[in-house]
Amino acid sequence: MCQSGENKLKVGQYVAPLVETQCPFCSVQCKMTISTETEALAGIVRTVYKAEGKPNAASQGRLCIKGMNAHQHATHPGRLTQPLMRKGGRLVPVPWEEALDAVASSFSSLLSTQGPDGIGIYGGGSLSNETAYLLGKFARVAIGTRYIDYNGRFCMSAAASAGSKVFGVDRGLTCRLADIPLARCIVLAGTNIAECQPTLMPYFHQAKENGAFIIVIDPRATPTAAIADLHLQIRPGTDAVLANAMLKVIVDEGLVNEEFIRKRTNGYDQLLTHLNELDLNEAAALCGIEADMIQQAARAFGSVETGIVFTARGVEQQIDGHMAVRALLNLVLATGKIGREGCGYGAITGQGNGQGGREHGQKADQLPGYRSIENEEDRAYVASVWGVDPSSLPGKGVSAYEMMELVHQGGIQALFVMGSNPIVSNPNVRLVEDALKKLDLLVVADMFLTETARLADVVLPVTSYLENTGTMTNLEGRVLLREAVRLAPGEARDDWSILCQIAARLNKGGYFAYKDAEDIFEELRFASRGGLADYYGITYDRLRREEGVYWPCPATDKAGMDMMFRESFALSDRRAVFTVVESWGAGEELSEEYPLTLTNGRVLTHYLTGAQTRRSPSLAAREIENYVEIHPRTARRWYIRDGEWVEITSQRGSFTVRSRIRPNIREDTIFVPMHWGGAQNVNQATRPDLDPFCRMPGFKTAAVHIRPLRLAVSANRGHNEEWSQF
Ligand SMILES: Nc1nc2c(c(=O)[nH]1)N[C@H]1C(S)=C(S)[C@@H](COP(=O)(O)OP(=O)(O)OC[C@H]3O[C@@H](n4cnc5c(=O)[nH]c(N)nc54)[C@H](O)[C@@H]3O)O[C@H]1N2
Ligand SMILES: Nc1nc2c(c(=O)[nH]1)N[C@H]1C(S)=C(S)[C@@H](COP(=O)(O)OP(=O)(O)OC[C@H]3O[C@@H](n4cnc5c(=O)[nH]c(N)nc54)[C@H](O)[C@@H]3O)O[C@H]1N2
Ligand code: SF4
Ligand SMILES: [Mo]
Repeated sequence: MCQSGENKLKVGQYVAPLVETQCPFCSVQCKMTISTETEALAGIVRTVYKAEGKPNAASQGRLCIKGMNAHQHATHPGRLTQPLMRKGGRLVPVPWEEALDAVASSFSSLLSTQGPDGIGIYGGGSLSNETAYLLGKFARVAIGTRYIDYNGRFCMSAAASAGSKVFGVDRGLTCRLADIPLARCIVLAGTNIAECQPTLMPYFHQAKENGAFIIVIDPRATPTAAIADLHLQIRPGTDAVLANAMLKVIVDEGLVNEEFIRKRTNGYDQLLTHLNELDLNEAAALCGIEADMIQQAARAFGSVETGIVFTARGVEQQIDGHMAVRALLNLVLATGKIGREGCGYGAITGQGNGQGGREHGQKADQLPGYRSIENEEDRAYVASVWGVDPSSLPGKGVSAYEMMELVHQGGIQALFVMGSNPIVSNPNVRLVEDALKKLDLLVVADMFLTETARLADVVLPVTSYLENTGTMTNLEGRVLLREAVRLAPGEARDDWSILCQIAARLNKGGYFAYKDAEDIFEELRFASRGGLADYYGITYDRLRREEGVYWPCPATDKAGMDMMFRESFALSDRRAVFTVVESWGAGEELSEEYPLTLTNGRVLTHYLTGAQTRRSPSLAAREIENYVEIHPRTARRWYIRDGEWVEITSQRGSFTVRSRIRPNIREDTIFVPMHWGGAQNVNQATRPDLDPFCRMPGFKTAAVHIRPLRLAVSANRGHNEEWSQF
């Protein structure tokens, strides 16, 4: 905590300390200061907050609109300040002791009647490393359940699993942000950085000034596409086809790096055989773009010395997301663009701790430090750190959405949710809502009474980013310390302490005796030691001194690794592998009944399910309701006027949003943001089909039809609208 006395007192104003913190939202983790002034205006005393960027290695002192207003949700009067319990059908405030006793006694009785697998744990990528680590340990040691997974399944799983298979380890960026301006060609595939990591944009502007050629792959002309030299406006779900086609051009035109392929990779020959069968025109037709654009993109990337490929959820949230990323990684490997300055691959991590949250054990098959719960050595090592018998650790569970299916089928009777709002963010939310209503016990630990918390039996109030201490790992793999700067409102408690208090009531307190977050981090250092995501060399003191340390960092006296794979990859023979990717498109099949592809994503001013940003007046005011982006010709075809309410329906369900007619989207595609729940929730219609490799749902394509609500209403009344009006 930094307290500065430099502010001068002004007449009638009291200047409170200036605090230093870190934005709770996206993966850049911009550092900032917040100053508070109490001012009396017309007899009313109010606090004025001012957030300003603080220089740091990632955002270099920049802050986006969300960071500037993050304190608004943290200081919102709707913050939960007391535990709530359902009594007589209503959630009522209760003392902590009563809430925790109730949770523990329900868990205990389920443990004796159903066994540990009757209880599921659901975490999130906003949780600190300490909490994410402890949640994994809580599931395996305090409960003993195999069923734990987290919202990162919907976020990082395709890229993470692809990176592990191709390179042997998954770190969001294999290079530094500072490499971006050194790249001569940059591919931005399904990533809308201008809205989702806005403070990174200057790195790309700098690259462009240095002469970089920028290729954006997105079905929409986004603010990110505005900086593109070439925009490939592909049909959703066809990134793998496009990457294969680009590779074919690179190979056919001799733009590959033979030496790199020979010395550092495996599997190239098999790939060549596969590419021989690929027809460029056929691929272009599938992608819905011109073949010569694919050639231009391939030549631009293949012919320059340095380059970086970035992917995000547009490529990854597909039923072929894992393979689509691997197809793009083929381009990186074939041209030898990795492990040196200005080169690399970046899966743009999403949530604040999307990176650290996927490393330390809140995933169904994972133990800390990227260890595997299915590997005997890994189990034995982590069991030794935890002081338990390796055989007591459960096996692997199932992915987040599959956990909801299990709940629906009655296989899981209690669910403990910490740091997620699954009833808004899961695909096919109708099933999820039905499932949650069937539970014997739903416990939600959150700052707010979210859509999910409203269904809970017990709601536990937690501290916000301003009130708790912990580490977060940003998109570069840089571990950062964020310290508490404000007292918790009411009785809100830190996530980690809630886990310890429940564990103690389950007679497992001995395994959960920590005095603070640093104490947990000290254990995490050992638990991750020797693993792929090795944090052993990182300490709180070091984080304070150095303002952030990259992992892997195996020694306290050595720097972490900024650039990965300079000399070798992390697979057993130290080589990376090419992948034969068979994909002819991952979109849901269109039909007469469902003729349009619904894709979805984000807008600048809201964050995920909107639980936080919809409670920030300055952010909410910029987008107060959900909408659908639709091309003018498509709108005309379906009788839609600008700004009117429309109903969008898939095989799963319907939702209602306002139309926004814009020429920047493909005619066969509509786009809806994901930040609203209930009747405006796009996930009423998304598909629950999962990628076979990483269990990522195919969020980004659903076959739908659209109609103006006005027509639905008049049809119900039994008379026809005058269609000629359009
Ligand atoms: N403002 C804001 N910023 C955020 C977040 C937020 O909610 N709001 N969330 C954070 C999180 S958790 C995440 S995961 C990241 C997400 O960051 P992004 O992945 O960049 O965000 P999205 O908008 O989901 O998707 C990116 C783009 O993919 C495009 N797209 C859709 N379908 C396809 C396709 O088939 N192929 C290709 N190539 N593109 C396609 C969409 O049009 C969209 O512009 O953002 C983080 N930052
Ligand atoms: N259709 C569609 N659906 C999507 C996506 C998409 O692109 N399209 N994207 C997916 C992606 S990438 C993601 S990451 C998920 C996100 O899905 P969610 O995890 O459901 O989204 P959030 O709104 O971040 O929910 C986090 C909740 O945790 C609370 N919270 C914040 N910080 C803390 C904390 O420190 N402790 C505790 N206990 N609670 C905290 C917040 O108040 C909020 O209620 O959504 C996925 N769903
Ligand atoms: S939302 Fe992301 S880019 Fe914006 S201030 Fe927060 S961390 Fe930085
Ligand atoms: Mo995400």
